Amino acid sequence: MPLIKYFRKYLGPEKLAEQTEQEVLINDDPPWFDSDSASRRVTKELKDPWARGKVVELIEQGFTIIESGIALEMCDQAAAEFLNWKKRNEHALSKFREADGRLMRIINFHQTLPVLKTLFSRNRSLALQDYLFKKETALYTSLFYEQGSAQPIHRDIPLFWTYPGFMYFGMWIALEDTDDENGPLEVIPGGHRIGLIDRSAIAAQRFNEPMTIPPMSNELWIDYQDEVARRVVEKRLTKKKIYVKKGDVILWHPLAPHGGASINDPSRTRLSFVLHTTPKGVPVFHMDVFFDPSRQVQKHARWTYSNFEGRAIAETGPMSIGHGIEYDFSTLK
Ligand SMILES: O=C(O)CCC(=O)C(=O)O
Repeated sequence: MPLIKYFRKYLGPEKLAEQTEQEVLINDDPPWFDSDSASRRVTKELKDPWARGKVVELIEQGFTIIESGIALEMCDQAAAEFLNWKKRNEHALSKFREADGRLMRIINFHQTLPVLKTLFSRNRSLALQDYLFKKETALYTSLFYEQGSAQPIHRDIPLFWTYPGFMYFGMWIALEDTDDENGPLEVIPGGHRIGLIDRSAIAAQRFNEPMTIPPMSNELWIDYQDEVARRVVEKRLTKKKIYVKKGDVILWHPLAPHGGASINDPSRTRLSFVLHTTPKGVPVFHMDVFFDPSRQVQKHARWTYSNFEGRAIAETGPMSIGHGIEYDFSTLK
């Protein structure tokens, strides 16, 4: 998969916080929720049976579905505002269409349409994430999809590598129902537990000097995802399409392999919004750090946060479309 097509080289311009701290060695320890005793701990700690069930499911199978995680009116309002925005900007958006006419995915669209921030701040899954992170959940970045992504199965972690490690969730919101025709999300249940992958060994095949690994590398992305795919086959795990209803939320583990199923009816939309979350203040690194476990990193996020309905939103840059395409998005209406 051509990575650069999907990921902008750098997010930004970020609003930067002041940096005065010392650097620390990147931390590779698995998160508490990956320990053998995690499900037992959750069963003891969480009194609410609904929350307990969802958290244990995420720990055990690598994802969970939060039915009606967001109110239907909010989904309808988000969809309506997207369509109005698209109409207002029809001419300018013509260069951001895929060959089949659909709009490319939109990065950080929540910075343009505030209604999208409410899909975060009023989301039922936040309580689960606060519990798993053991810290306040913040919105880091987002992707808005007009249609199914038809993306191959992959893990996001090379692009969302945190300090401490594994402090990231993918939070996928259905703004309309998904079925076999409009390219639902796909996951590999159990694919988060295929064993540790030696990232420095993967990098060493491409780069003699770890310090020369760039923040984004198509080759390393493909090598890593190929190794994930090989292990999935070895463990006899299989892909599962997730059919959800408008308002449902799919929350995935930082190591969960997922992608978009193929679209059988290209005339169908599949409006959806993916949020990438981290605990507030946690820094996120890219492939230069992920593939070089000997890196020294700063312990705190470089960006500032804004407050929206009592929830933290990282100022990781304004919206853009079609990673890498030069355009002044501030001219959109
Ligand atoms: O929504 C989809 O089809 C896939 C989303 C995805 O893989 C991602 O955002 O990482």
